[in-house]
Amino acid sequence: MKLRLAPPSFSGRLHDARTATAIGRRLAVAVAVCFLTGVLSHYLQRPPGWLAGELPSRPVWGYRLTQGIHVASGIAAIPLLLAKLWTVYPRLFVWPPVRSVRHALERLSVAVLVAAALFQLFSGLLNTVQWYPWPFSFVPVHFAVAWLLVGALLLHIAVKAPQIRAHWTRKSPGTLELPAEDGPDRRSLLLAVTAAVGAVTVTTVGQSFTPLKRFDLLAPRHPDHGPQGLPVNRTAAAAGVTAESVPGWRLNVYGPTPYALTLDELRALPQHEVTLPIACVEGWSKSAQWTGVRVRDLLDRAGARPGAGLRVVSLERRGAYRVMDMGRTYARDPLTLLALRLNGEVLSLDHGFPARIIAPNRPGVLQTKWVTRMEVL
Ligand SMILES: Nc1nc2c(c(=O)[nH]1)N[C@H]1C(S)=C(S)[C@@H](COP(=O)(O)O)O[C@H]1N2
Ligand SMILES: [Mo]
Repeated sequence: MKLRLAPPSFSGRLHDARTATAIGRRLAVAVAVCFLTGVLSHYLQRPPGWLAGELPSRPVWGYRLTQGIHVASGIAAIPLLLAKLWTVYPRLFVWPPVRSVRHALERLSVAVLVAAALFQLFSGLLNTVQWYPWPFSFVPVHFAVAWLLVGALLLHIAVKAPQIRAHWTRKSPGTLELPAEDGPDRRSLLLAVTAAVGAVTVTTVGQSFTPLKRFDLLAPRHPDHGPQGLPVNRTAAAAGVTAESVPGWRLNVYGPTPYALTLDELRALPQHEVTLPIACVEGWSKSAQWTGVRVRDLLDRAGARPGAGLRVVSLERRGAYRVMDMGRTYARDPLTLLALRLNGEVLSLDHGFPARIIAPNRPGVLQTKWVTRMEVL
């Protein structure tokens, strides 16, 4: 018997360029939407200095919508990416593996594309469940690899443009008549992929799109689960804030005319009620009713100029969100509160008692809890 070392051969049409195009263009749409909403999210969360005072505080639900779409499109892209990889994996076995310099570069760029896409989708997914099994900081790496992914994707589309064009339309030239034993039909595959996208979307999108919250079976958060009808990301215990750290609490405001207020004095100031969502970057969001003192009023009392920004410091000892900077547009917005009450009750310790920030159109990470100090910038 003679041993032959031949590369495997694949003849199924589900591995052909037409299937790859059909799945690829859906995947490209999901990735493009995810990328654009992600870039927006990044600049709302970490604006460069010149932008910090210009970010819009309206519409109040803006960030809730775009971050909901970011997480949903990323989740939808996972079954699409897996289907796409399954469609094209026979190409791993092309023989000879490298035909020319151009071919080598092309394969290398696909390797970068696949690695970046897998990294983005799975690091993002793990982020939504607050699991960080890596030594690096999530936000800057996820942001950098997003650009790598989009660059590799554009290159890929440019290289594959002739095939994409040839297989884009319903009626593509020739070669589609293949034997029946070819296996499941392309349309069945596309239907199955669409069903998978639908299933993962419907069972997770309820974490931010509350009309579908009944179907929120797979998302890490349910919008109704949490004290006072609102989820909690970082609990007081996790942040090292206890009931004992609160007595003797003062709000210290530093500015041209600094002052300090006790909780009773804050409660005696004009109170305002607003309905605003917490829109967590990790994908859940929920609207709530907040009552408290306008940040604008607190700044005016400190003698701040109208263009002034604000630095807010939490009682929390350490943690990435202990200190938060707020630009002029948010600080002046009449809806931006130092909130003392949530849904008609005094804030619970987990929601930031004695006082927390709530502002419109801002990522949840910037809605600082357990506020103890405000500095006019
Ligand atoms: N001081 C402090 N404030 C914080 C955080 C934190 O870790 N520390 N987490 C933020 C995040 S990530 C979110 S989504 C909101 C959630 O607010 P909630 O727990 O009241 O729902 O609080 C924000 N405020
Ligand atoms: Mo968050």
